[in-house]
Amino acid sequence: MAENTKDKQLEPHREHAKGHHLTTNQGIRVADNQNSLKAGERGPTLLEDFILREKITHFDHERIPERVVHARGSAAHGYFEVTESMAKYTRAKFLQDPGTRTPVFVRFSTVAGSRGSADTARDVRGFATKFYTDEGVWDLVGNNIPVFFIQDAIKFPDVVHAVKPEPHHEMPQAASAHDNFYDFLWLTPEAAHMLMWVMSDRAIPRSYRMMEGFGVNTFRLIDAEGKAVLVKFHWKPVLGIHSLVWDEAQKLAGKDPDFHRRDLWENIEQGNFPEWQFGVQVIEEADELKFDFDPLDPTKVWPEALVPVQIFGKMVLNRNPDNFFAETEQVAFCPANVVPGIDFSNDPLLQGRLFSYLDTQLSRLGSPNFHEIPINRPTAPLHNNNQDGHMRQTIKVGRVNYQPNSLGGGCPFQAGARGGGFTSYPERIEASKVRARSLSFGDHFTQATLFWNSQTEPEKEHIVQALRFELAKVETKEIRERMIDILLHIDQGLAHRVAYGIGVAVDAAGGDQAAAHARLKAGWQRFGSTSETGSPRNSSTPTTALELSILVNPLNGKPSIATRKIAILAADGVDADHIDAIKAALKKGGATAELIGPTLSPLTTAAGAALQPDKTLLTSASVLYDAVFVPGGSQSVAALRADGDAVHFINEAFRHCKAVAAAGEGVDLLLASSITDPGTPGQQPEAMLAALDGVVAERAPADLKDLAQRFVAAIAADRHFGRLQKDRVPA
Ligand code: HDE
Repeated sequence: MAENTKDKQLEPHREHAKGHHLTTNQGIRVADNQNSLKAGERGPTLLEDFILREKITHFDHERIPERVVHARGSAAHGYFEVTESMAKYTRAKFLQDPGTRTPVFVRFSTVAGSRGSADTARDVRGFATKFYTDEGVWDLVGNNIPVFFIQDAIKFPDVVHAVKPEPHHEMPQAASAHDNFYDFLWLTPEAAHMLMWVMSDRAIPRSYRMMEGFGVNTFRLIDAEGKAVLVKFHWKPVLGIHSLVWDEAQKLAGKDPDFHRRDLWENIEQGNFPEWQFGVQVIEEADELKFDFDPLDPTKVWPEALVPVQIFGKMVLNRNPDNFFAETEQVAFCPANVVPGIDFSNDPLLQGRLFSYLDTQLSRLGSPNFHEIPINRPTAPLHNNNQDGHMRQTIKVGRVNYQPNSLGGGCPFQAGARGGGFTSYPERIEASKVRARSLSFGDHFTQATLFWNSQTEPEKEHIVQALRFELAKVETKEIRERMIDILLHIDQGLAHRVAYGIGVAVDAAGGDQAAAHARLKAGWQRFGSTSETGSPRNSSTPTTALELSILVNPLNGKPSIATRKIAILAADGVDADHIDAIKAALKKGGATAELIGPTLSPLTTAAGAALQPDKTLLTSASVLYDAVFVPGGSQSVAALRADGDAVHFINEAFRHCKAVAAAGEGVDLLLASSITDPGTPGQQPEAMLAALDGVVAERAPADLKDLAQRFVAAIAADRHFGRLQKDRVPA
């Protein structure tokens, strides 16, 4: 099987210690790993102790520099399978025949935080895929957001410096909510569109398994006749797109900083293999200038109504790495790694990336031979005259290390185009050498407005709250004001909703777009921004696009509870029938349930049986689950009602808009929480419960299966953002 090629290649490098003695790096067996060599039991340690010296020396050098961006990541192995031939667009061999499988290694990451930062920070997620094709390695190094902050690679060090912790005090960690970042942003209006995406729920995914992936930059595909098209690459998650809410994301950073890493690992271990469809958007070269956005501009999407995504394959991740450092940390992706049939466009951001990755990896991995590290090795044959350097692994046999040669029979031969050699697309270029930006890159706001207009009201509210959160942390008032000027260019309503929250008076600041523009323009000129918006707002861009929203995204068309994690709260005296009925329904839908007890000691059910909890109220929290169920049993519920953590669990799950269910006396825990409003005159709390969106509660359930089904439907509907009461619940 093709997908095992890489796995087989890795096997000789694996070390299985089972059944073996402990040795030094030289293979000498270690007799005693507890004591160093001393002159007498109470005497000094001897320099002669080569075992101690080797062990400590190796330890001293365990760390390598972390990635300058995307330092924190998690990865998995899997395969890519062609479902429809791509021959009409590309000659890349691995994309020709349906059914062809290619091994892949995928690394997901956050961008700004350091290696030890929390997974759930508000940030872009990296989505980098290494395809080990028979023609060599192709790296599709993408993100979960389809656009970028900047249009030209020369601004990359600036945007990264601005978002990373400030240099004088190294704060804040993994957060964009600080002055430097927004100072850069107001002076860089081309970032307006990307700002909308990172303030949206895309920047706080529920799981790596539930994110889209985008190549972001425009590439070329070249067919067998040498014809080129411009393309954008897409990964579409089979589980749909789902997100956290911001309060939850912040709490998770403390409760489980490994939330996404653990989710990926556990699901692969459980056989819930994440899957994505692979698609491309195609623009014919002849149509390159026909759109009102420039296809080379990485701050623009190609609206799917204008350029549909065509699906050609799928990717499944089905194996966790054996060793985090050897694989996830040492893997090196590079957008310049392409195979024949895939080529670059002149997107000025991509052009800079082509240089950066190999360069940074030379210092991160410490040697030009990092392609020999097992995870980076191509599965295709590798022969060339590159030689020597730190940590060279290959033992090249023979005297010839140059080309052309006759002494080696001319080997290794040049392939030429006919022999499957890579030939660059012979694009014709006639141009003056200039340091400039195309005027066709000048409309920075139309698509930011398109994004805003495409959101549902709850999504808009999340963007407003995210901007209020971020900008309220900006201490310099002028920066907050200028950011409102930027928002006025996107949508007046948005600007007003944010302004109040951050203490900026829109009207006093001018209010209308013309005044805002004049203020910004003066600043851009004064502070050396080159991002003047030159061209007028575009008119043929659609006013909304479904694919930009999460909630009405066609990918979320099939509600499901597959791979969701549900908490069941219980104590001694719990009604086990309730648990069994709910667990059966969840299992049928592909979800898992965890029983949370007061301690890890077995519970005694109402019927006297023993039941083992999976977690305790001390080690878990509602933020770690997608929904919560409270079974009946008077003694169990009385114990939970007396426990603030159990009550808080309900409040928090409700506030985060998750499905909440209770059966029998379990209803009393919901009533003891703050999710109903006891102050409303004339209303029975129990009747109020029944009216709450996404809450299923029955004191005397006639049919447990029916109750379970309604709970399943509430989980499948994902978050219940319509809950008006949620904001007054203390959690
Ligand atoms: Fe990267 N980027 N990037 N980037 N990038 C790196 O390479 C860079 C950009 C992306 O899991 C670095 O080995 C420049 C866009 C991912 O190992 C570095 C520019 C997109 C990863 C680098 C960009 C990405 C990186 C740091 C602007 C989405 C992590 C460590 C011209 C399409 C890959 C490394 C992994 C990593 C440079 C912009 C995606 C410094 C100069 C746009 C997913 O070389």
